[in-house]
Amino acid sequence: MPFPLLDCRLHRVVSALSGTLLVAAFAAALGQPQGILADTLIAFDRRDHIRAPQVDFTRAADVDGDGDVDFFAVEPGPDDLSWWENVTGRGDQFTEHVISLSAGGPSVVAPGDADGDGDIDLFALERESNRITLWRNDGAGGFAKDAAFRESTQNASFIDAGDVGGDGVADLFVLEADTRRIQWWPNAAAPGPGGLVRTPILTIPPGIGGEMLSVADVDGDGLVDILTADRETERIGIWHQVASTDGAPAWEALLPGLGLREQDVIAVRAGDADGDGDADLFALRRMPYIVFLWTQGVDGTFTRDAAPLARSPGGDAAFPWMSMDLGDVDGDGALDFVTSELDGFLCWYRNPLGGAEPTATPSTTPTPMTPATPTTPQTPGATATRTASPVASVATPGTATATLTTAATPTAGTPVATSDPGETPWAPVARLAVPFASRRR
Ligand SMILES: [Ca+2]
Ligand SMILES: [Ca+2]
Ligand SMILES: [Ca+2]
Ligand SMILES: [Ca+2]
Repeated sequence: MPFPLLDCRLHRVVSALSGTLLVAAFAAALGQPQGILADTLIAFDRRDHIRAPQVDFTRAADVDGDGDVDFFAVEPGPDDLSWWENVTGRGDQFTEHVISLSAGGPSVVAPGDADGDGDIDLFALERESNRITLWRNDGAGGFAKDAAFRESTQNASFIDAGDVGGDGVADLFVLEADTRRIQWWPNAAAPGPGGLVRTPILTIPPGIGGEMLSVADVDGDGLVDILTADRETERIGIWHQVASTDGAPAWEALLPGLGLREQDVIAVRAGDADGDGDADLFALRRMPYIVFLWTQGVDGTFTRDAAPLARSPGGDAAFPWMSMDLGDVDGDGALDFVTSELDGFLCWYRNPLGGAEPTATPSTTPTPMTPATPTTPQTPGATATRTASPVASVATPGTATATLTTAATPTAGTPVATSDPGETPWAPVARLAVPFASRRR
């Protein structure tokens, strides 16, 4: 669903005065090397409905195929892999479904339809053991590890998945940070042992570097392009897919020189933020944790907005944003972003171009997924399902038994708003708080 192009500059224009002051304040605070590019202010609204203190990686995808965007979450301490169901489709209520409590220590996950059956599967990179595993979706959000898929890697630091060639199955892209090499692992159909043929496609120039990679169609030709982010060199790299002389896909630098300069960038993802039909770039910076937008112009160049879309409420010291992904979480047609906020929340930020917020309706008991995962209090050892209410909430630590609470109490001193001014208040709903310790098998 498109959203009004009248608002296509994305920016919520505050008053010229306040916008200028805020931009100046941000620029001063950040020591911004770039010039002030606009006197407008972007403001994505924070939504922190999922209390997930240990989450340090997230991806957005429609996991259960019901048309709305859900979240994958990696919680590395207990090797936990889970997904959070967007219950209402508006991003105001989520239920956790555990994929595995012993996933082998994934660091990075990449959603994509690996077997071509129409649902979203999950590749998982285990950095320490140099392995990539595949978790197959049964179509309803139930996952099982594919025992036949055990791909070893050499110092892979990041992965993403995208369908090259349009055959309906997701291929893997693997970044080796130490060599700066990117490999494309074409996926013929149902991957199995040796099923993915590793194809080195490019080596990132040292002046660009690469700690993180993502794939998306950046230039709008329908082909999968590659993005990289590197904090040390402060660069975003873009490689667009072209046909080589023999017809095989190849990737060439889209931008001349050393790409885009973004200070302290740790992640980049591409999507249409302003609804004008082209892909823009969301850049995540650390210390302080901020997301900036690079808007794509009609000539394919990128211009970075002077003010950030959003910044972590913890500043440098708390709630670090470890990863970021994009998706229309509330279904209003405007692209939102989600961050994994260590020591805080799996939170998403709402793109204001979607217009007025959907009218809230009283929360009801979520419809169980199939296969059903109980949402009633459980005994330790059972498959854990956490529900997160629209109110910021904190699980009780150190308790061995799941407890059913009826009202969320924000942590004292937590620098996070529990609701936004003007937002329709939500009725408290029953919340099943399952301490992390009790969720271990
Ligand atoms: Ca969904
Ligand atoms: Ca699938
Ligand atoms: Ca755009
Ligand atoms: Ca949206």
